[in-house]
Amino acid sequence: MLRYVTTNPGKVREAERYLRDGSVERLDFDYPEIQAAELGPIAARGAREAYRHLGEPVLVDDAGLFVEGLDGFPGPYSSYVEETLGIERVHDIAADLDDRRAAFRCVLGYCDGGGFAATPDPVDRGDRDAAAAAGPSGGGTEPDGNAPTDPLPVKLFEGYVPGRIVAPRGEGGFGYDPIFEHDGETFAEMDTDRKNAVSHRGRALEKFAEWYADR
Ligand code: ITT
Repeated sequence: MLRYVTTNPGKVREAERYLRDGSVERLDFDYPEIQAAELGPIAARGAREAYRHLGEPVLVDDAGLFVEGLDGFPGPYSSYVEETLGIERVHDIAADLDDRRAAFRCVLGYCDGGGFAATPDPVDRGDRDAAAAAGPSGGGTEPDGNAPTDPLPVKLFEGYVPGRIVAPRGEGGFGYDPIFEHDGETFAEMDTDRKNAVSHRGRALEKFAEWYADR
């Protein structure tokens, strides 16, 4: 049984379309999210934490909204910004920008304790970013200056969708969906299948599902 690790039921609704046959179950595990400029190390760290917690195959989903005119903000801080500012204020800030282009990104991190053959998808074989963020004392840097690698490999699958920030529209989806427009519609105006067909998560899940079918 594969566990989709998230506190967000909206993500599971979307993931179920790709992993239909009852082979996936949600694990409501709030893994500590490290501070990092990119989603990959956050997903990799979360997948290791979740696998160590459970001892069974896990898939962690880390996503964010990257606004071009704000140099990619809120990006990896999207969750905190949604909770504190709220999406209406994110829209208000973006409304003053000349460039309202934005993108959603999603990185899925899979860990089952095993290793992975080389493929085009990235494999995170170490916790270098986390170790570097913790500094020389907290990170346990090796004498040669390199951060130690974590023995648990994590396979990463990435998805991206371009769009722009608009005033909130639509009742569906979750999170930033009402203010993210793609091809004339906000994600909150699309049903789950239509959003999946174009979304960051849909693209990452499609790659994962294809790979996982052979595993
Ligand atoms: P977990 O970490 O437990 O999975 P979360 O909702 O905090 O739940 P993220 O850190 O990946 O998940 O999400 C960052 C923020 O981006 C958060 O505010 C989400 O609501 C939002 N978000 C993620 N995917 C989204 C999507 O497809 N549409 C709209 N907002 C999304």
